[in-house]
Amino acid sequence: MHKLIYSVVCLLIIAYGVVGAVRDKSVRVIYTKPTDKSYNYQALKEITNAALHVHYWYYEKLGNKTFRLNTPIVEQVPGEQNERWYINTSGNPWGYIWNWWSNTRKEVRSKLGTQDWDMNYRIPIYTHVAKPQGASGAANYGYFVVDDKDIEGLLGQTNEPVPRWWGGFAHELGHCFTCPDHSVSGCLMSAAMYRFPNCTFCNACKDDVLRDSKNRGFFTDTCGFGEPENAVVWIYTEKDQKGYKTAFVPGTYHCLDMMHRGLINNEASSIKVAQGCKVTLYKNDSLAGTSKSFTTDDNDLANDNLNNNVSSLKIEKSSSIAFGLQQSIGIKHIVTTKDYIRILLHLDGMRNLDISLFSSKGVLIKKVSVSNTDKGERLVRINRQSYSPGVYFCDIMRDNSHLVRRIILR
Ligand SMILES: [Ca+2]
Ligand SMILES: [Ca+2]
Ligand SMILES: [Ca+2]
Ligand SMILES: [Zn+2]
Ligand SMILES: [Zn+2]
Repeated sequence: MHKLIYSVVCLLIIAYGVVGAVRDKSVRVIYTKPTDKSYNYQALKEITNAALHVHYWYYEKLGNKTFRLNTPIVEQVPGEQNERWYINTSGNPWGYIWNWWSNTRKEVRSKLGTQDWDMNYRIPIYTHVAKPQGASGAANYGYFVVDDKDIEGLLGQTNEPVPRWWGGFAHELGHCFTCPDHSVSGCLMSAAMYRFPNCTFCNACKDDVLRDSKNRGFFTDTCGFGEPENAVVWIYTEKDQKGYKTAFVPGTYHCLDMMHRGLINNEASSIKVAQGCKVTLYKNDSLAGTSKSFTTDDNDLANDNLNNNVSSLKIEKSSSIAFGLQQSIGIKHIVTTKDYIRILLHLDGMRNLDISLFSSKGVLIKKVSVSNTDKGERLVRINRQSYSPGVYFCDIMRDNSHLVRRIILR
């Protein structure tokens, strides 16, 4: 029995390992801790979110090129020693206050099997150590290590605004991409990092990042984590379907899942929804808090109390095709008169549709194409003069989805 459980656990770990395959030429964000400290799920989320903010900021500042992240974005690599060990064990050229930095980096390096200035990875490390007075977060050899203070910053537990700590990530990562500290006004590698995201890369730094031979092959990604073939919902970081777009397939997305698709927490501002689908957006993680369901596009989430606040979502695809069509078209009524069949439709304005009239024996007797990109009501009139009284079927088709209504001509 024990053996069986053991092998099941192994299989799960292997499966997870495959899902979380690490990509070459990527930034591997590591979250670690001494044995006498605990991981904090909220911190894991905030480090993930910081990585996404920095990912997007680099994309904007480097002219639509950025570094590559992995799934999961943050790897949890627990340490083997207690906090005192990291702080007290000597063996670095810079002295006591840097023990925690050096020991944490060396342990992560050995656990990942990476090198100094690794050809394939740049490695930001967040650790739950309280560093000694006089030390700061620092970067060297293509690694940076920051401590509890930065984690508290990301959690909003310091007096400084949270984006300042995203700036810390971006700045230290700049060192990992060979940029030195300097005091060019407004540059990320100066004190302007504290104003993040309102700072930039000066030309010299941009040049370092994009042209230093150590960084070759690292800046090939565009933002966004690809578009799955069966995507049905697209979320945009700005209103009117502008900004950074993230594609989603049906499913439930807690905050981390949402970020692993590439959407920054609390940034959604507008959405696009495929017909027949329903997306429910939630203000909090785990499908909690204020929520609203959408079956059609929404250009501005501000009037839904969700702008820059979406933290989880659920996407459902209707199993019945007709249901989907009814959701997005809606037949208000069909009236037959002496001269006309009048069909009043309520359209969502997304696509064209065809209306076919069939006899009770299934013979097509009339087809009308409706092209209307406007939302709202649309009256379609079919001249019926030549059709004999009896039962007919009116088939409204859009994208291979059908909505059929039985009508009687008298
Ligand atoms: Ca936004
Ligand atoms: Ca709205
Ligand atoms: Ca939120
Ligand atoms: Zn620096
Ligand atoms: Zn600079």
